Amino acid sequence: MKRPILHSSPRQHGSVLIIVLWVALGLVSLTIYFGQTAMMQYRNADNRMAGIEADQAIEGASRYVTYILRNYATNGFVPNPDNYAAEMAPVGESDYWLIGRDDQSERSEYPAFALVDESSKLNLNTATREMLEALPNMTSELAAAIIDWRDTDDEATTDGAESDYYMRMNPAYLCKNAPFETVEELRMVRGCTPELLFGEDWNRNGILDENENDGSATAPLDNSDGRLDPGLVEYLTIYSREPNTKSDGTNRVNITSNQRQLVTVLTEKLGQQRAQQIAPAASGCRSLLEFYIKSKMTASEFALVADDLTTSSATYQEGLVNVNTAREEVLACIPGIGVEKAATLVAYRKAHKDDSQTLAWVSEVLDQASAVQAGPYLTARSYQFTADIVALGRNHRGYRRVAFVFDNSQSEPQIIFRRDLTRFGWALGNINQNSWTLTQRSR
Ligand SMILES: [Ca+2]
Ligand SMILES: [Ca+2]
Ligand SMILES: [Ca+2]
Ligand SMILES: [Ca+2]
Repeated sequence: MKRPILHSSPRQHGSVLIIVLWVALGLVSLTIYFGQTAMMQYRNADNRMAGIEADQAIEGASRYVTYILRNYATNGFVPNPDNYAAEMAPVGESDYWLIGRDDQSERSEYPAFALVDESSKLNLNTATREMLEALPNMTSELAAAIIDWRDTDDEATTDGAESDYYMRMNPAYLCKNAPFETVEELRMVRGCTPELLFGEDWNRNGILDENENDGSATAPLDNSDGRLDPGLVEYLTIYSREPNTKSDGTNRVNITSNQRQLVTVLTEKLGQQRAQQIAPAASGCRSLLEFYIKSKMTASEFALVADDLTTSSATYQEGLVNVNTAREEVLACIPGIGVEKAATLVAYRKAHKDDSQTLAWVSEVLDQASAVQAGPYLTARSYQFTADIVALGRNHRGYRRVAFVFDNSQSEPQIIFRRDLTRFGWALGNINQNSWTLTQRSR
């Protein structure tokens, strides 16, 4: 083999050098290209892995929620988020958060972290037209159309809409004439726009994200007033229902129809003398709150007997609102309460966090007539909870979000609804993922 000509003319020397440079450059480009492809494949695999981890963290978190409900939410008790892991809780290399709600509607950096009590909302299937009309942004026409959508007949109420309206739509459909199965089903109802339903909270995390406060610059269209104007979904549920039995599963005593058994219960719990004084007030009461007020028993006496008594013969009481967890806008819809007293109730509740075992405290705030009027719509117990779970896999990648609705009214907590919300995008607020990790981890 001939040796390469290294000592020929300077011109030849130059061309060889250029060729060598080109070859070297080509090799470098190839190396970079393959390197990048390999890195991208690696990153993709890593992201996929992070996503799978996040999926598994969500399943793990949902089992943890079952555990919380089974152990800490017995007899309609609403678990305190301080007593369970709701915020950046680790599952292997992943973390999960439970996106909750709190009373503050002002802008905050990140959401509240807690389970969401479905009894804190107004029940779309039981609320009267007047109650629905009291919701923010609700119109009288939409409230009427909601009543027509769920009632079994095909006769439109005043300003309402039945099949003859929906059959003129393109595509045409029939009025449902049956209860709502999801709150989102409202989109089928005449006059309910996505704006009304979801408001400014485009990612449904209960806080004002940047794009939700920049007017028309990015979707959604918002009024950029620095406050979150939520949609109807914030205030409505279809899940709230309460078993009308004692915590041990046995029947309660109906105080309106069974005076003798009432006296027995009162005697057992409060003694014969008090039983004789208290029992007569039961006749004609439409709620336990009314009985509490009219009998003039003490709050601690009421706490002893409330679980044993009822004013209804139904197996389940549908759509009661938990006065200890409901937001102001929801309480404002309850007959006897209204906007002003709702604000007073919420302020009182915040200042007296410990008296919430029964709803006796409501009579401290409302005048007697208002409390009696509100009584049939209120409860201090909750049995259905949404766990809105966000998870991130390794290195805080692989964002996933799934909402589960749990029903705790049977002997075991059950998942009755599940929905993937990942497509709504980042729900953990406005802060950088890495600084989040540092600040939260160091707490
Ligand atoms: Ca109807
Ligand atoms: Ca938001
Ligand atoms: Ca916007
Ligand atoms: Ca706003």
